Amino acid sequence: MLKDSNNYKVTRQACPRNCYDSCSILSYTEDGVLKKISGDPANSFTNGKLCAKGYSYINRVYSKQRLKNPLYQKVRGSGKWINISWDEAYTIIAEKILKLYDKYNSNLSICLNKYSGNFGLLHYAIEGFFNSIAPTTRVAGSPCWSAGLDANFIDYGGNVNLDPELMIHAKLIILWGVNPAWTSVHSMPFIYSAQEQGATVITIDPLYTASARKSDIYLQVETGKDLELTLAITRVLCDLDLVDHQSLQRHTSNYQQYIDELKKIKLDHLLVACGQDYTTIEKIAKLIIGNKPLLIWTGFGLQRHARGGQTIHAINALAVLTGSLDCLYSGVQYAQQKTWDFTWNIMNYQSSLTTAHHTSRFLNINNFADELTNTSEPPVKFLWLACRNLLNQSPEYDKMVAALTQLELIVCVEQFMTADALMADLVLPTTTQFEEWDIVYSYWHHWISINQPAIKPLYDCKSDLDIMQGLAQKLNSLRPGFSGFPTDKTVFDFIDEQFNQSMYQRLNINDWRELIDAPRKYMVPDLQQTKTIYAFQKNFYTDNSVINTSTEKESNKIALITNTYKYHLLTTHSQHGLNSQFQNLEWLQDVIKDSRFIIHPCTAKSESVRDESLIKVYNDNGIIYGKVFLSKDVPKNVVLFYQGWQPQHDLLINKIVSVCATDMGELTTGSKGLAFYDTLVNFEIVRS
Ligand SMILES: Nc1nc2c(c(=O)[nH]1)N[C@H]1C(S)=C(S)[C@@H](COP(=O)(O)OP(=O)(O)OC[C@H]3O[C@@H](n4cnc5c(=O)[nH]c(N)nc54)[C@H](O)[C@@H]3O)O[C@H]1N2
Ligand SMILES: Nc1nc2c(c(=O)[nH]1)N[C@H]1C(S)=C(S)[C@@H](COP(=O)(O)OP(=O)(O)OC[C@H]3O[C@@H](n4cnc5c(=O)[nH]c(N)nc54)[C@H](O)[C@@H]3O)O[C@H]1N2
Ligand code: SF4
Ligand SMILES: [Mo]
Repeated sequence: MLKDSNNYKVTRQACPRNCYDSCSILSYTEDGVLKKISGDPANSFTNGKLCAKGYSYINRVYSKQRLKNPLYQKVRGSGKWINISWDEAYTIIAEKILKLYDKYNSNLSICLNKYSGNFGLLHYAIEGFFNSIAPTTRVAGSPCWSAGLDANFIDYGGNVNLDPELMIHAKLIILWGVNPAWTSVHSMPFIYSAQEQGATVITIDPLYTASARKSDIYLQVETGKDLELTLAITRVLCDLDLVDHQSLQRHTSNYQQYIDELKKIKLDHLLVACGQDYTTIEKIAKLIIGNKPLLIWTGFGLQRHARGGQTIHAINALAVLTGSLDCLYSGVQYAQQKTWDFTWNIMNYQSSLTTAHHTSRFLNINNFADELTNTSEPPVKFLWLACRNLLNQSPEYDKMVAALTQLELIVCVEQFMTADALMADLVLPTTTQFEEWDIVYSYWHHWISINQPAIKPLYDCKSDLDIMQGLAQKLNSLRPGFSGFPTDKTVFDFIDEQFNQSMYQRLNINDWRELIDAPRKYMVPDLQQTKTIYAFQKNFYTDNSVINTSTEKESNKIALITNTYKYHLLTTHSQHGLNSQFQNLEWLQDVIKDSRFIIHPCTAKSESVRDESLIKVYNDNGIIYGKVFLSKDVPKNVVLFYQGWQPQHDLLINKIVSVCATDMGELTTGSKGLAFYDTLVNFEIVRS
């Protein structure tokens, strides 16, 4: 056992949150109590440091708000919880599942809604369990990154990233609709290193963000108008004949058509739409063409708009035009999925049940309330929520609450009493990563980490894997063979099964247990330095809509802005929260100042409100009351409110966020993404 100089036991963990950084962590415990944690220096991306959220993990583990044992409320929403045992909980759940199966001769009335509360590999045991009881109802899609994933899939054949540590070599870095100074703090040192070696950093964002402050150039783009901005830059490059024709010939088949189409659009229209003048665009275009390696980081924020996919298409096209795809350390970064080739056996346990249905039914995760309500034969009657804060993180809260009334049993597996847990019939307490085994990998960098338990499970908490095994056991004891999910396998058996020889080779290890000595970087030789082989094959110019800047949705929106609602409501990701997590922790209260509507002082003046005024912000979806905070970092036509857990129920911002689909997302995730940042609102004073 590893001990440090204070005689603390040292274990390796990893942060499994939905965060670019997927940090490797070292934990120090004494007498079974977690005393200290730090970033793991053996991972050169984490580089021994964590973010403020990471350092607050001890407070999360030992928070008084942790759920301690299974809870049951007879009347949903009554708040009258009674403590029950695990056996009682499993019995209630198993009996309901069997009753529904007997009624419908199908498990399609059983639904799982899981998303990103914990991205650890072993948490796919949840999907594994649901696969093991014959077809069920599931969710397809993602509220997060679908449009961009599709655009890159079409352009490059998949989502792959260069090692982001190579950003140090770049001469020009563009942070385009991403705010890594908050959302990927470990990327920043690589960006600073590049700057120290002479690189220019440009941030393109409607908000003057923390990342913009660290950049050399800040371009304040009109919200949702990056497509016009990209086309304007491209157009100027074409007009000045600064385009890399060799690159275009090598990677594309129809670029001339693209350029011809582009030349039909008036440059002035593009400039007015994105809020820029010619001189600025010419300057940016010349920087882009004149500085290699060029690294463009297209963020998730950029594609949370109706034309998010097309925008990323156009930026990818710009990268080809500049020849940067063939250049060492250049390229467009978004995310990586393709890199990890686990077996995913944990999800592959089959059922031997005979049922009326042979395939699972998929509901759109981004239109869940409507789809839940409209699904019949059989209707959904049972909902399992895990790694999900559905009510807090999805649009249309009221509709969602109404949709849940049709359910006979809602089970929520949680660490805290969240919005979802409050509306569940049964709440099952689960472990934190400090109390369980896991494997954690990243959708941004190339590191993989082991997660060892540092302490025993607290209270009566169980891991998601243990819970699924316990439920499978109960079901099979009541109805032999009902679930094919293995109840006799250990956690190590499950991890063993996830790896294969090719993964071991790329990690340069023989067994995953070697990860206990240190995290490892995954070797992807063809991706170490350029994205050349992944460049566009033929699809550079796939459809006219890239060029056609006024899609139907966009013109509807413009009409809405001029006629009804004046302001874009941006609900971007906060500094000290991770979606709906961390904001409830005592240690972070002094720094969290999220629950405010942030507006420009000039806007405040024209609407006769002041700093600290109470306003009501509204649109067709509803009304939210909140306090004003004035800041020149926000454009005059934007109201900013950081998304996340709102302990004051009245401030649940997603109550007024619209369900507007993005243009892409179906190819890679099964449904279109969500244009969270296309929501429009008005506001008025309540009390000054
Ligand atoms: N308005 C607005 N809404 C948004 C966004 C936005 O920008 N604006 N962003 C969207 C994006 S990008 C995303 S990714 C989604 C995120 O949506 P979700 O994935 O639903 O949200 P999270 O808050 O990350 O996590 C959900 C819950 O998982 C729980 N959890 C943590 N660890 C575990 C575990 O080990 N087991 C179990 N069973 N539960 C666990 C946490 O306590 C938390 O309550 O939100 C979306 N919602
Ligand atoms: N601290 C922290 N870290 C996180 C998270 C968190 O909640 N907090 N969430 C994690 C998750 S789930 C995700 S998806 C990522 C999100 O990571 P990011 O993509 O960095 O986050 P967002 O906040 O969605 O958006 C980034 C920026 O896009 C800008 N933006 C919005 N609309 C436009 C536009 O039309 N054009 C341009 N150019 N920019 C625009 C926003 O103003 C914002 O500054 O971060 C992950 N890391
Ligand atoms: S939230 Fe992100 S940056 Fe913070 S510890 Fe976790 S992975 Fe690292
Ligand atoms: Mo996300």
